[in-house]
Amino acid sequence: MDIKKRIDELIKIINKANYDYHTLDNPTITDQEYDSLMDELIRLESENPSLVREDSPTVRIGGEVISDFKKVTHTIPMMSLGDIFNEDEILAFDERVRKVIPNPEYVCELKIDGLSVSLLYENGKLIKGATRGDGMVGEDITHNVKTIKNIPLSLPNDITIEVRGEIYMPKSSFAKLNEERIKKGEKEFANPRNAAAGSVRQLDSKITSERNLSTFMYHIPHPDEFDIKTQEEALEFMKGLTLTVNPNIKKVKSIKEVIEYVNSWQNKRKDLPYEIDGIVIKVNSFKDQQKLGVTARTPKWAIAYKFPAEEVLTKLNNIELNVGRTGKVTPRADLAPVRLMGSVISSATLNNQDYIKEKDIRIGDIVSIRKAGDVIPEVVEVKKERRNGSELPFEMPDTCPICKTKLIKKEGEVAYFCPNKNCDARNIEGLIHFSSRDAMNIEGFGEQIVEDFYNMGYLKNINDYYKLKEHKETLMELEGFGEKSISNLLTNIENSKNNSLEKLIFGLGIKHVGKKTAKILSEHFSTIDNLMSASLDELSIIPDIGVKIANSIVDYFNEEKNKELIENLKNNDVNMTYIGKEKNINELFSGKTFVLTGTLSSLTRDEARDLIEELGGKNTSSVSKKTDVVITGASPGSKYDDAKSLGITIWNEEEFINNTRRI
Ligand code: 0OX
Repeated sequence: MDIKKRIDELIKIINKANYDYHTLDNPTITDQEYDSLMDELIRLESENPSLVREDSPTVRIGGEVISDFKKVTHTIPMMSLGDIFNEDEILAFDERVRKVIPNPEYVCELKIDGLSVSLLYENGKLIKGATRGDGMVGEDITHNVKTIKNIPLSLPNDITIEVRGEIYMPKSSFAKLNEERIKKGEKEFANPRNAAAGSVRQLDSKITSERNLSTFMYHIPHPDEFDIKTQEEALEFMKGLTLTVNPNIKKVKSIKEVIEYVNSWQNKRKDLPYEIDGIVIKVNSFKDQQKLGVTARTPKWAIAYKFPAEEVLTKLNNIELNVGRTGKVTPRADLAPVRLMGSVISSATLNNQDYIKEKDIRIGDIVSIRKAGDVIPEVVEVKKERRNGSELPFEMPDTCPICKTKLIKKEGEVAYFCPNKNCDARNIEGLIHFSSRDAMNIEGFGEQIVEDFYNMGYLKNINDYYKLKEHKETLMELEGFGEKSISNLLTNIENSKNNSLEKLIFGLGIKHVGKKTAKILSEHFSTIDNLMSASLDELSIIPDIGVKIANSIVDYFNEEKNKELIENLKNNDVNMTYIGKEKNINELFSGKTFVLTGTLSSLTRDEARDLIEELGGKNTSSVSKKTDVVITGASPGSKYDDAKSLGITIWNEEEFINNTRRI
């Protein structure tokens, strides 16, 4: 059979299956059938690169890597919506509308909690995706929107049209993503919106592809070009173009019905598979919209009713004390797990003892908790009417719950501190900090594993990370570990030795030295020795380094224990120099695994390997799931096919060279 014909046929079948599944929510083929069709398409495309279509569903696998986000000026500004919070304000909105339009029809839409996107189709093909940005100028995220499965890469006809809508992350994907991040010791996303925003701002579209984003489209900025007269028609028109429109949208003829709609979703919203944070109310007729006009940034014909932050009731089982890296003791509510805004909550902050006293929070209380926007969950109020007398008031202990040292409270501060620099809790937090992403970025060392290794005695101080390999055999025998997982951990530790100085300085956890200060110090001093021998005066005159920071640094390096730590780290070959911008900011290489195949024209294999390593990457010879990028020269071998079929990012020589120059 003609290969081109088969490719066209496969694309047609796959696109239909995609549409049925992701847009109509009505799967028509099994996952296995889908995978096998995709496999065939991937194979045919890799064997016949000239036949790869721009709108092939294989682009959804991702792999296109950009070096920066280009700016996109919107055809007309992407407006935002004014917010209102109660029924009176809904009625006031209606009144304002009625002054201009006596008998308005409204369209009620769920307010999807994601980020807005503009999609441009030219002659039926998706050519651009852009974020809202400041409303006038957004960022080009075309490579990433192409991976979102319910965004059609081509439309059923040759239309040229811009459509706008919301990119969001379903609750289930959000929960899964955060679970994975916790396992990897990475910071959780606070809510699905942040997760979605983080996911579209990826240079590497492979990451976006794995994040399982979705969209609802709700706006056509130039409807006159298509003879569309109402919002209702615009939504239907977009559905006809195979775009996904939210199924719960309702046209109503009175504000009373709007309020009914709002109230009904207040209760039902928790059952939706995605987060909504309110209801958008729009005047239906475009002519009426025009009569109403716009203010500086928001239309007068639409408004967003925002739901109050979701609250749930649960039992406060206990109040635990968390001792942080700096010794700060923070009370934390240990809660019976409840689902709230897409994630399961089992603890909430109680801030400090005064807060607990003020709200009269007792152990055993039924409390309502809230998670508003980005903040960590908090206890809003105590349901005192549900007390049965068994609840216990909380008393702050005099001593550290971990090391029993007497706690101190500084003048004018509400927080208590454990002053013992050798407190287990502080040590463990310090170790977790050392391996965290912004510090030495040793993947795999999350809270639990650090605590376990600490308690077993393998990881007592920072330098012990670099001695863990001496215990490889024993560690492999531990329950829940094996050769592979321990080897991975050890490899990650080894790789961290090559980090640039600022990561080490930040990782040491010197008081008042955050990520930014660590960078400034590294740029200024280049080596740890220079930093260690710097005087208070030398430090204080550096822009952005105040006396407080300078003092703290001098104090830190005056301590014998810390000098010894640096010496030991040096002996274990941990890099102590600032590698420089080119080398460590290049995220395209740092920590990634590369495979070279084919002949490069501008440099030899060895030169290419050196370059990769210089930029923080690792070379391996065969392609596996762990490979991040395959670099192809002329006449690539089977590694190219392997990469394609595994959906691994592929760079040609030009892309490789361009990417090495990225700073
Ligand atoms: C949403 C949403 C956002 C278009 C014209 C004014 C604002 N988050 O679900 N925005 C709009 O409308 C835009 N509609 C929505 N449904």
